[in-house]
Amino acid sequence: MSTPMSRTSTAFSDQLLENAKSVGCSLSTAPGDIDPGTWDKIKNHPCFSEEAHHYFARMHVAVAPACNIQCNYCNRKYDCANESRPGVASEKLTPDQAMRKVIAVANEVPQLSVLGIAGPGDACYDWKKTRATFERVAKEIPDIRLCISTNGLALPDHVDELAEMNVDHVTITINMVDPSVGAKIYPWIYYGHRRHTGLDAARILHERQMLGLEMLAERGILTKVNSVMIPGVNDEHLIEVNRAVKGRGAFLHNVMPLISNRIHGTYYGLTGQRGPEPFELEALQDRLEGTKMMRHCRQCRADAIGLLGDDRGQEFTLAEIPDEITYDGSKRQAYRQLVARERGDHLAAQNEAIRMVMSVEYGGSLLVAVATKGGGRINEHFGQAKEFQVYAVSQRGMKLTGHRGVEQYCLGGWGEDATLDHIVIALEGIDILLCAKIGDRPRKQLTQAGVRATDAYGHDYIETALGALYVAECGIEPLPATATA
Ligand code: CLF
Ligand code: SF4
Repeated sequence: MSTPMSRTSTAFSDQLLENAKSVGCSLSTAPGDIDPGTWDKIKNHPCFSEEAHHYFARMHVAVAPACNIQCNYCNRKYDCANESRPGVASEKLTPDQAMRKVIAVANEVPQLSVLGIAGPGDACYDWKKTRATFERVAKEIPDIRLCISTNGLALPDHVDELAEMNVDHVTITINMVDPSVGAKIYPWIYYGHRRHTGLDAARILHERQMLGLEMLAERGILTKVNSVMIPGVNDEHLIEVNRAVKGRGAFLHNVMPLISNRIHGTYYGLTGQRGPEPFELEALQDRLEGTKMMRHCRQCRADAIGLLGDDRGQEFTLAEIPDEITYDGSKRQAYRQLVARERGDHLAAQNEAIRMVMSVEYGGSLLVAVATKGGGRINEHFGQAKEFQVYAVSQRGMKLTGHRGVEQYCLGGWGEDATLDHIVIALEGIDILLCAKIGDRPRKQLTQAGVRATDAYGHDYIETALGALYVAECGIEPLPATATA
C-alpha cells in the first residue's frame, strides 16, 4: 500500500511523541466516574468515550447496503442517516475488499482502534456480509474493536453471534417508543417475509428495538442509542425515549439533529421538514443530562475513516490498495504506548484545571471554540481548521457542548474573504477562540464580530487553557494576548 500518511496525521503523531518525551510518564487510569471494567472497554473507542476521541480513530467499511425499513430521513442513494450525514458512500465493498482496506488503513493510520459497520443500509439485516467482514478482520487484527450500528429490527436474531464474535459496542437508532410517533417516521418495515405499514410497522420495530437492547444489556455488551431529533415529530418525545432506553441498560444516548435538505431527495427533505437549530438540540441534550450523553458525534459517513471530524476516507480508495497486502501493526503499537503515557498527564492537567475553575468566585460563563487536530491539545492553525470544538466553562466545570463545522480558510497559502465571512458567522455566540496560530486579518475580523481570538495557548491542553482563561476572566490572573484588533 503506497498511500502516503497525511500531513495532519504525521504532524500529530510527531507532536505527540514530542510531548510524551517532555512530560514524563504516568499510566492512563479510569476517570473518577467510570468503573475500571467499563473504562477498559471504552478507553480506545472514539464514540463511546469523549476523552478517547481526542486520541483514537474509527473506520467504517460500507459492506451492508441492504435495509429492511424505510426512514423518512433516508434516501437509499445516500449514506445511512442512522450513523452519517446523507452523503453517498463512495464505494460498496465485499468482505474481502473490506479486509484489504482495513489492513491498508491500519498500516497507515496509527490512531485506528475501531472497525464499525454502519451501513450504508442495515448491518444486522445484511448480516452475512457483516459477519464475514468481522470474522476476517478479527483474525488478521485481533486487537481492533468491532462496532456495529443498526435500526434494531433484525438485531435480536444476531445478539448471540455478536457476543460470540466479541462485538462489544452496538448502536441502535431509536427515535420513538410510541408507535403513533413512529408511524410519522417510518412509512414501512419489512419483517417476517412481508411488508408492514403504519402503526403496525412502528409497533413491531419498537418491540424489536426494546428486545434487542435488553438482550445486549444482559450480555454486558455496551449499547449506545442514537436518536434523530425531528422538530414537531419526536423532539419532546425523546425525553420518554431517554427514560425507556436508560431503564433497559443503554450506556450512552446520542441525540443527533435531523439533517434535511431537498437535494437529498428524502421524504422529509421534499416535504420541508426542518432539522433543529443548534440551540434547540443543546437545550434538549441539557434536559437529558442525567444520562450519559454523547456530544461529540459527527454524524459520519458509512465509509468514514480517521479521527472524528477529520475524515480521511478519500485517501483510501480501493483502486489504490494492492490485491495482496500484509498487516504491519508497528505504527499502531508505538502510538498506543505514547497515548498511554500522554493521557495520564492529560487527565492530571484536566483535573487541575477543573479544580481551578470550580474554586473561583465568578458567576459568569464562557463559550470557547477550539481548533484541534487531536491529542486534546490546541494544535491546529485557524486557517487549517475544518471545525472548532465548542466548550462551555462555568463555575460548575467545563464541558464539550458540540462543534461548529467550517470551510477551511487557508488553501494553498491564501485565505478567501467569503470563507472568512462564513467562519465568522459560524462562530456566532462564541466568546473566545483558541488556536495554534492565527493571522492578523482573521483575528481582527473576529474581534469586530465580538469573538476574541488568541494563539497564546498554542499546543497547551484544551482544559488547561480553558481554566486559565476562566480565571483571567474573573480578574484573578491577566489574560494572555487575546485579540488586539
Ligand atoms: Fe461507527 Fe457508530 Fe461504531 Fe462510532 S460512528 S458504528 S459508534 S464506530 Fe460515532 Fe460517527 Fe457519531 Fe456514529 S461519530 S455517527 S456515533
Ligand atoms: Fe436508511 Fe438506515 Fe433508515 Fe435503512 S435504517 S432507511 S439505511 S437511515
